[in-house]
Amino acid sequence: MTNRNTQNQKQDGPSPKLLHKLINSTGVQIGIGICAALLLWACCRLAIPMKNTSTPAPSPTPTASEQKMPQAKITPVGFETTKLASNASPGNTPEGMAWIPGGTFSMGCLDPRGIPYGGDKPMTDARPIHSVTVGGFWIDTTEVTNEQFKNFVEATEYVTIAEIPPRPEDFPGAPPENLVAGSIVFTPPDRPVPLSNHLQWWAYVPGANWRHPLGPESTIEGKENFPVVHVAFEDAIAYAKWAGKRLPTEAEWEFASRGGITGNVYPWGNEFRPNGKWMANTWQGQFPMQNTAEDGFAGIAPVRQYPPNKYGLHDVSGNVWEWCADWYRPDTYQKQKNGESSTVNPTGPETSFDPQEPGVEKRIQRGGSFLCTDQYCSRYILGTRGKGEVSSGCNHIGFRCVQDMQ
Ligand SMILES: [Ca+2]
Ligand SMILES: [Ca+2]
Repeated sequence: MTNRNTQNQKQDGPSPKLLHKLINSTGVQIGIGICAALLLWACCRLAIPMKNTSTPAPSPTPTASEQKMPQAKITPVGFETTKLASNASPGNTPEGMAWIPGGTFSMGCLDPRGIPYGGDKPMTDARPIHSVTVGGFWIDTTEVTNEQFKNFVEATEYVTIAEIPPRPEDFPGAPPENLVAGSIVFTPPDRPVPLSNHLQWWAYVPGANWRHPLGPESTIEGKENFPVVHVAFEDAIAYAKWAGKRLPTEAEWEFASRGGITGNVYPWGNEFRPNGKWMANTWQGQFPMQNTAEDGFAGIAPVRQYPPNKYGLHDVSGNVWEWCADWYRPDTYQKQKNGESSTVNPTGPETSFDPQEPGVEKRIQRGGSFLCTDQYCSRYILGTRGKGEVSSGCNHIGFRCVQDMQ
């Protein structure tokens, strides 16, 4: 039976620290406790609580400040020209997927500090930039949607981690009233707060799950084409297996997100807003209290609301984070650069380690979310890396799948 600690038991690791902090705290409805483990979510993986809107993205009218803003002149130092493999699409494209030919590319990102919308984080775990080769594969052109996930659940009667009450034996000392099924939801304060304390904008909400993204009173009715959220890593794995697919490796995800182009900052180029146009669902306004939704969406956007990359992939930057198959370590790239681990179809390290939260098992997440902003986390930038505790979902974490050529 699936339970909150299944994945950890398989890995013989500790219980998830985040859930312990949340559930062992008094008053699970408030953001207390969420945070220490939110470091896991390094920056942007904050959830999305705001009202989802189907309002289309506004027309691109640059403001005076936008027009005056100097655009980044990016020199992709350290990036070698991407060499695409010659294997053409094998045909019979699976519905909703795109063929990625594979090839050899430079993986990682430059220090984004100092470029417009680059934020203040050095992103050291995404360096050194190094050469990696991946084979061809199919990849979903969008994040997995509520409709797709619903089809999976109806076919299999699968129950997600967030729908299962935490077991007392897994959370010793927790007040019984706190052992209720739920998930983590972004809950913005009504005033400016220091960005050093995540506790102020996260909450463990009983009854929050993929069917009720913001809590029991919320619904996905009418949001069939929104990305599914509140999926833990093993939930995503279960869906992928049912669909005859798998999660992408981190290298595959980055290769696909770059669209065959060398060293760009964003999937669409090197300007965050070319001609003033919003190209991804991120955060505008003062984080976390004010979301002005200038890009058209205060919360999650339906898939395909922004232009795709060169491979036809939507929302590889922003909207919701996307699980990848690899364990997270900050030294993965250095080991690959040193020749200590493979750079041909790499599958990541054998174990997880995050110095910010030793002992917490984390997998890679990519692309940032609608909560990303250069005030806090700019992981909408290509090549940046995220990470998440494996049994924790959130209302800004989803996934997309890949499929191998038969
Ligand atoms: Ca937005
Ligand atoms: Ca995304």
